[in-house]
Amino acid sequence: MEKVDGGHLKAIEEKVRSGQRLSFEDGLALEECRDLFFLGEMADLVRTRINGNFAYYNVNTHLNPTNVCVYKCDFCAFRADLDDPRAYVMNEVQVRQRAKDAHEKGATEMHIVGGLHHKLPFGYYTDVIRWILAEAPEMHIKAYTAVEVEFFAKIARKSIREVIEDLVASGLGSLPGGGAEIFHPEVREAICGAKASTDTWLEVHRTAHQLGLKSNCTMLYGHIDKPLHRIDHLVRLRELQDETGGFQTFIPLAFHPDNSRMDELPKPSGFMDLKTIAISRLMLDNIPHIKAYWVMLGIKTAQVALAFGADDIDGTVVHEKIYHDAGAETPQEMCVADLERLIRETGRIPIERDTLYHRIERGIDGWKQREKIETHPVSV
Ligand code: V47
Repeated sequence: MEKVDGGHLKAIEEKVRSGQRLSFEDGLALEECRDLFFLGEMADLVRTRINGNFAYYNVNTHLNPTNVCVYKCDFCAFRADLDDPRAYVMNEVQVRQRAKDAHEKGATEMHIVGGLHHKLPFGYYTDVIRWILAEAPEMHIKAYTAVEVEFFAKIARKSIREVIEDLVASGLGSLPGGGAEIFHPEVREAICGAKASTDTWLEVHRTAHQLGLKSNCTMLYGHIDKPLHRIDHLVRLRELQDETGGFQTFIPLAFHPDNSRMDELPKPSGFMDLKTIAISRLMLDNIPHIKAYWVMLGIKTAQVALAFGADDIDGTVVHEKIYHDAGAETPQEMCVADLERLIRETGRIPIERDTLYHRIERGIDGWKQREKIETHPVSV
């Protein structure tokens, strides 16, 4: 049964239709609303205003250079201790081979994220970028979460700014959105209290934006988080975006419990997945793109999410480990034809993009970067 005050939802609808910003309380009312069609209709309106009828994907590959990690986040099934038989560190030959394979498959982006290995120097992480670019000079390197950047600053005894500058000098193109989890201290302290704080996560992205980099942002939902925590998270991201304008895409990450220390929890439901996508689109009026990450959502839900506020479905994603270690049942890879078919079926126009949302055009002689794709975020 509907718990939320119908008058409040009517007022929210008017705000959405006239392009006004939703408040924290509006966000909580949306969380209480069980009318998925209402949420979807509102989110679709905003999505169409910002992104027209386009839906984006890219040709990308993942690289997780090591799974050895000093932190023990409760939700993580990927990490390993140094003496764990599963522990690994990729060497130069392996990284170069991955870059070569990715290049041959036409990838425009390599997404790098890994464990925080206390025995490796900062130079290893910058070398990983250099090895890839030596094999595939045109590859966009979207690498290292804010949590990793803070860790590098500690081990290299440098400031966050200096670390980002060193990464850029090695060829870094942008930052991925991982490590944000849930900013609210009630949840953050419970599930990943040891790692980079909320303020540090935001500071790393603020610094990256000040240095001219674009970045993404995420929220890990569907575990012990409550509506208040999720809306708080979205509002904090919106505030930083007001300040810097550096976020391109928000990715709600559906929690996968298998093999983690929270494996007693159920997976988020399809209802919650679509609702979270829709509310994210409605609250984050200043972030151009909302990604339905098919690896986590499952292909079917990701496709439906394109009608609930999402305008991006991520990419071909080869070699993903973090969610597959946590029980994701999605395939390791999707081909461009399937991504395009899924998008077309929803009535949207598929556009291949690069990491920074330039249109990509493919010909017999490879790919070319075209114009930057225009978006129209709501002005406030
Ligand atoms: O920060 C870890 C999440 C994130 C689990 O920027 C888990 O385009 C669910 O941020 N169940 C890293 N989630 C990956 C990430 C990402 C993914 C796709 C695209 C982009 C982008 C960024 O993965 C971590 C954490 O929040 N994660 N374990 C799990 N068991």
